[in-house]
Amino acid sequence: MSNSAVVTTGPIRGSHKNYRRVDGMDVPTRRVELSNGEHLDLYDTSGPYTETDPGIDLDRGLAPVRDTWERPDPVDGAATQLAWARAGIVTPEMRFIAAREGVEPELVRSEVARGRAVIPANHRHPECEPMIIGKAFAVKVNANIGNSAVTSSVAEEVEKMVWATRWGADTIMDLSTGDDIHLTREWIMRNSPVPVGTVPIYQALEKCKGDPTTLTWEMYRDTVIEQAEQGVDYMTVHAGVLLRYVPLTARRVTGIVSRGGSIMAAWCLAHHEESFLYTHFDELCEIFRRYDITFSLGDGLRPGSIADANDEAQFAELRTLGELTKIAKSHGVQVMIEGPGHVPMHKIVENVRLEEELCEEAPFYTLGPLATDIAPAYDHITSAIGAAMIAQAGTAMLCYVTPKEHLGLPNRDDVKVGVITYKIAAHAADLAKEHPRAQERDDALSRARFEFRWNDQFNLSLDPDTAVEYHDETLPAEPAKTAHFCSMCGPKFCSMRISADVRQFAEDHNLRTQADIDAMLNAEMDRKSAEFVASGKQVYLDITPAVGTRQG
Ligand code: IRN
Ligand code: FE2
Repeated sequence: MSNSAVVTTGPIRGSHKNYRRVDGMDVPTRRVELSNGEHLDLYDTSGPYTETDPGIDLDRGLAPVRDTWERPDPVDGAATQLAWARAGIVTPEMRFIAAREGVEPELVRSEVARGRAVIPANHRHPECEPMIIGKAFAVKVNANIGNSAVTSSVAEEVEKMVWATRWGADTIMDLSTGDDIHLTREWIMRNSPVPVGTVPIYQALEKCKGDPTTLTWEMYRDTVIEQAEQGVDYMTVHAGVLLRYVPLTARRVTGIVSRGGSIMAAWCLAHHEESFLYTHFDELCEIFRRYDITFSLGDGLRPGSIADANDEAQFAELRTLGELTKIAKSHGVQVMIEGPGHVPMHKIVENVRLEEELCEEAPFYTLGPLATDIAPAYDHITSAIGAAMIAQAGTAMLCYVTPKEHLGLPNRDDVKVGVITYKIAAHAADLAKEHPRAQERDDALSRARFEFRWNDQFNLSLDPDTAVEYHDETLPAEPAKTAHFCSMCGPKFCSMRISADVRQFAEDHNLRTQADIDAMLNAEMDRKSAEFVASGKQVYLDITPAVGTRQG
């Protein structure tokens, strides 16, 4: 089967792939060449797919680059980024990440060592370009793919990953269910340049034909090992859904909305026993440690509505996640914490504050949250509002929400809209947090906008294709790409052009200081007044309408 044709390849409009050689590693960026001779290198998650001629062969998979990097010896039996960081070792992954983020390798190491950042990188996913999730770094975005039970081909699933990362998804979660689940995941793993996360309980449930009551720890454990062997980098584990918390959800407006959470709640109730994820957590840590899989401790009791936000069920689970965080770290295993859901704006910061307090500042990874429940079909927006706020408050990674949330399965366009929407939220937070390099891109784009370098403006944007399309709807001709106006105000009245004219005037007349300007204005006033007097005109008879004309 030849699958090369089915995935999207080639550069994103107006940019090309650019690798920087750092300590023998190729660190990817996407270079936007500007029409004024400058360029801007952007953080890039798209892997080799956006190279000009990538020569992708899905059957062979991407080059296993990390296999050629030197791997330090285990520390106290743990070959994990956390164990190495604590031992003061800066790994190749950390150096790669430092170059990507534009920070010192020591910052990467120290943040990982104190558990405030994670590097999801299974030893068995050598195709992965390492990245970091932590509040000291750029806010990341995850895209969920494969949540459909009916897919026509495995290659189509791979394309979803390629498509999501093309628009900037930093990680993807494969939530596939159905018959070809193992093979689908294998293809995604071998072809994914970003970390891949899963929720193993979904596949375990498939193995017992959808009946949660027949699940067993052994079944779950074997599923985890199966996925670990394939190279899954992080796994959602809903180990904080304890038997005694389930009744706390009874009077909620929307009960338990987490899929994993409801599976575990059903199991606990059916057996009237404590969750096997909780009682076998140490064993799970031992497995994770062997591969350096990162825990994403699931929020099985997250609120599914504004009414349920910040309730006792949610925070009881969070306390347990705090307890489990300490256990995982004592095994040398990296941990992040999943968060809500649906939360009104005034209750958002409380979530971050509590998470940091209870979970030793482990990276927070939130699903939005939606700031209101009233806009189905626009929940990428309701949730991006919450996402921007929670990211500014300290959330390290945002799980995207698409326009189809609560309504149906996202299609290709929905995935793109979801990713772009979340890139906006993440970037807005980076700016607010004054992340060292965040503003570079805004400044470059604003300069291009001000100087009417339309193509530069498009190419620097998150979605160049749509920006061009919208511009061309009214001014399709090529000369409009350099014209000093747009269709909003027309050629005569443009605030940007007027400002540019003012600047030019100042330069032509050598006006550098306020004193220069005052002197010029006074001289000009005198000249005008003399001209008026000399003309012999009368004021009330000869007023030229100054307002309302469009003379620029
Ligand atoms: C992220 C934060 N809270 C939940 N998520 C994601 O939601 C989680 O990582 C997974 O991709 C998805 C579905 O999780 P549930 O519904 O099984 O909890
Ligand atoms: Fe929801």
